[in-house]
Amino acid sequence: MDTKQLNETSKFLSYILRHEPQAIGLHLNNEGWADIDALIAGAAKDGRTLDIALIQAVVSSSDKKRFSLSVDGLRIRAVQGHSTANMSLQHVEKEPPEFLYHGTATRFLESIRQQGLIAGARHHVHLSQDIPTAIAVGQRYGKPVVLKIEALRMHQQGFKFFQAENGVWLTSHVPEKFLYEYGLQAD
Ligand code: HQG
Repeated sequence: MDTKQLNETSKFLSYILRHEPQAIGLHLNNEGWADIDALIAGAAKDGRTLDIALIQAVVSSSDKKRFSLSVDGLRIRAVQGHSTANMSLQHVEKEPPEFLYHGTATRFLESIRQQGLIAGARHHVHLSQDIPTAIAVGQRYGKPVVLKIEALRMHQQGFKFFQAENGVWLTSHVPEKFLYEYGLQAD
């Protein structure tokens, strides 16, 4: 198994398990779990060869621990990032650290200044505990900018925070008043 095959499979699994299970006729239960045999069969109909060894390799090599397997090894789910309807993964509610970070692209700033951070298609706004991760996330959409969020103050004012199994922090909305542009050096 080479890195390219692992990356491509990881992207395919993210797409199916977070966003479009119906694309291969797959059913997710309301906690996001899919039957691995059904996943393999659905992918095969779509012309994609998956097997249990490849799936296990993707799960264990994922840099961000994007997926988890059930204890019996029969089911798989994405641990966060969903946009699918009809399921609500129960994340653990937790008190956040004083600050969390969100990486975005400069072109979104004006809109973020007006609306705060919104979840968009996903179920939650995604926040990270460290700045390098936020920069990498922002880079996917253009020139990155990191926003520093007063997470603990939000929590003290009644906003709920959750932490996914892989450490990513989630909340429904970050109003503008809790956001600061974190100074990265100018280009
Ligand atoms: C932006 C990756 C305009 C927001 C990462 C982001 C993450 C607004 C984009 C995970 C806005 C949504 C999620 C507003 C937010 N106006 N733009 N009011 N509020 N935005 O991909 O957080 O590698 O849905 O800044 O590590 O970028 O896939 O969310 O740029 O954890 O496992 O709208 O995806 O993980 O983009 O990324 P996304 P995200 P994986």
